[in-house]
Amino acid sequence: MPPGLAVPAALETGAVSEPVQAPLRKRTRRSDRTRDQARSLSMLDRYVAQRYVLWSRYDLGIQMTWNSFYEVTPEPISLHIASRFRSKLKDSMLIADLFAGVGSNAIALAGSSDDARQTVEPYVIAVECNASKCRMLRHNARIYEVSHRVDVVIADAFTLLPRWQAVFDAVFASPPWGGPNYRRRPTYNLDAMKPYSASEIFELGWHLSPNVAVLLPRSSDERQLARIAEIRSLEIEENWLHGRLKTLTVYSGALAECNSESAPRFDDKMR
Ligand code: MGP
Repeated sequence: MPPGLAVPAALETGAVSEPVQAPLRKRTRRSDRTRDQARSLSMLDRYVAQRYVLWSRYDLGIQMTWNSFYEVTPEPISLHIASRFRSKLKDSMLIADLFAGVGSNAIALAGSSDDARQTVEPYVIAVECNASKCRMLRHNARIYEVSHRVDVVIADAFTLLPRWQAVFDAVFASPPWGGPNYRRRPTYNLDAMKPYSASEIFELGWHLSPNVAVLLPRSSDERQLARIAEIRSLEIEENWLHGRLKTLTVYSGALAECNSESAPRFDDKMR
């Protein structure tokens, strides 16, 4: 554990691990508790060790909640997604980030391009229901010098945005997947994702713009994605980092390569 990082209360109580349902109501033995704590700590160590992959400017004072360590999109992936947005949205770039967290994606999306031919500046409405994360997002956006292109709104996107029909040029969502426990099952059930399922997120996204991208677990159930692709075609992109598959980004509308003439559609590939 690096100096200055205390063990969060949630990990001390084992709240991050899945609740164990013992058949008989046995008292938890001390050794079980210690094992749980050790497991939680090694999980936290793993995420903390990746801090410079999450933020190249981490040492300039990036602020995160403990949950953010596993929710934040690693910077190379968020920059890659942002460059896809820039290359596909040429005329206007008003973007909604539905679950903005401490800002990894909103900040990348608000970044300007190195390409001098790109004249349109992006503007991001970053929606986040946790007030502390909103404060941290504003702070982190200042560190990346994009705060003039990010508006942070404290709200649940599903309460705030339904009345804003077709307002945005594109929508991005990196929703909660239920914490690191998503790794325990070989296939991730997108219909059971809480508080909002993948279908609900695409539905809200498409209400706001045809151009939607959603960051999902690498183990997402492809049959469930194929069902969503029956409504509008999707491209599923694997995001690899240092030789490991980290996440999937699912694009629709103008953001998807499959909507160009030559590329195969996702529903074609599934047959
Ligand atoms: P991971 O698979 O939990 O960890 O998260 P790790 O150590 O990168 O996996 P390993 O097998 O390579 O060792 C991988 C990435 O998924 C994280 O960096 C986040 O970008 C993303 N991620 C993980 N979780 C639990 C969430 C989540 O709940 N919501 C969102 N939006 N992203 C998540």
